[in-house]
Amino acid sequence: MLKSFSKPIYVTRPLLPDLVEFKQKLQKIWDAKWLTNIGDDHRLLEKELCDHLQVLYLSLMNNGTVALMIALKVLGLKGEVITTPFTFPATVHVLEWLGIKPVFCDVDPVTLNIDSRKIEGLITDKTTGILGVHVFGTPCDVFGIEKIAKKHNLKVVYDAAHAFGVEIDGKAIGNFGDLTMFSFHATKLFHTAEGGSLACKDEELKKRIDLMKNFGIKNEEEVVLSGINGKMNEMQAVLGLCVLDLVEEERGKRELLENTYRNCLKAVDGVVLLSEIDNVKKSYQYFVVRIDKDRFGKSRDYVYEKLKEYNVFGRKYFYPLCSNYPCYKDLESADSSRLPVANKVVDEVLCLPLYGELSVNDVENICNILKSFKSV
Ligand code: T4K
Repeated sequence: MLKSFSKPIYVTRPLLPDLVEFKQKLQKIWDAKWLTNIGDDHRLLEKELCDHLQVLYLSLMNNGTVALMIALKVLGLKGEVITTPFTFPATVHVLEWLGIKPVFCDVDPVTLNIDSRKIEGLITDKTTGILGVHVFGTPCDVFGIEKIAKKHNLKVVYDAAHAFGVEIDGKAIGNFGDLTMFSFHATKLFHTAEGGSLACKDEELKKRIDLMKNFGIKNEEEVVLSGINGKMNEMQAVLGLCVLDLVEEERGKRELLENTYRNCLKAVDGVVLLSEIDNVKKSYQYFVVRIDKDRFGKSRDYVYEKLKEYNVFGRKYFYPLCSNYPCYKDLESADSSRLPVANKVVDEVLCLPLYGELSVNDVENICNILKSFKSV
């Protein structure tokens, strides 16, 4: 007997700290009347995140999109940047906003990330960088991309919006490329309601990033570069300090739920699970399946719509493909014949609800509902 949920079950829910603890931290802000402009809690959260994410330097920002803009600007990227079409709009929009031409590269059919084997064919004399996305927390081919970047003297920026705490062979994800952006939006495993950051390995670069997020102001007498307002405020920072204490417990809960999904769905023909990559510590940001219409007998869109009748709200991330937006579809690299894998997977991917508040029972129920849609 299939059970409809009594309340909507969303793709994710924010991790929230105990309100009393949060209020105590807010009280200190009220007492000090210091609300923003790189206050004590901003600095403390930067330090704690450096430790947690095992990166040398990290700079907090007001959101992940601004962090990405600052990354591209501080590295001096211009001309053309090669990126993936299978991502949230922000990744590509920031290029356009900085007057950089996005060049779309097809994605790898296993990781769904930019296909490193196809990057070199897109490099021209205008290419200045590669913007990879660790989509759904699965790492890009960071070693392949590093080789290409070295050979062609390109900068590498990673959008790690989904990859909080991911490691490859024990090495933290923020240590690859020139800069790594983490988003701390409410929908992320770790969040500050809105927020983001840039991680880097170079002290001088961190200093320039810090200037850039504060209008380029060095002191009351000097403005040394063309910056912007990218600062995270103190309320966001204390929320982050509280949420950070809960993150590892949340990750553990999500791991159990993901394993439950995998067990319940692994034998269902036409429900394709994302491959698990050896030696990767996961973020458990999303639980993603691909619906193979021929084998399952129903399309991803059918499943997505039908789940709603049971109060289950999955998401078709990242449909539509960025290369198919009106603002990019006329680019040469956006032609669907050049992006066959991305155009296929974008019609198959479905993110199912994953957050620690769900029970194993809830996940089993979602799986049973989904299985009931299969054509026999
Ligand atoms: N790069 C990548 C690869 C990204 O995925 C993102 C953001 C960025 C860059 C840019 O980073 P930010 O500038 O945002 O820091 C959500 C998030 O707003 C967005 O941050 C995130 N990616 C994207 C994947 O998801 P929507 O349009 O799907 O949000 P929304 O409002 O539909 O929320 C999704 C579900 O989350 C809701 O159905 C319910 C739940 N939810 C949401 C909010 C806001 C809550 O339970 N509580 C909440 O407060 O974009």
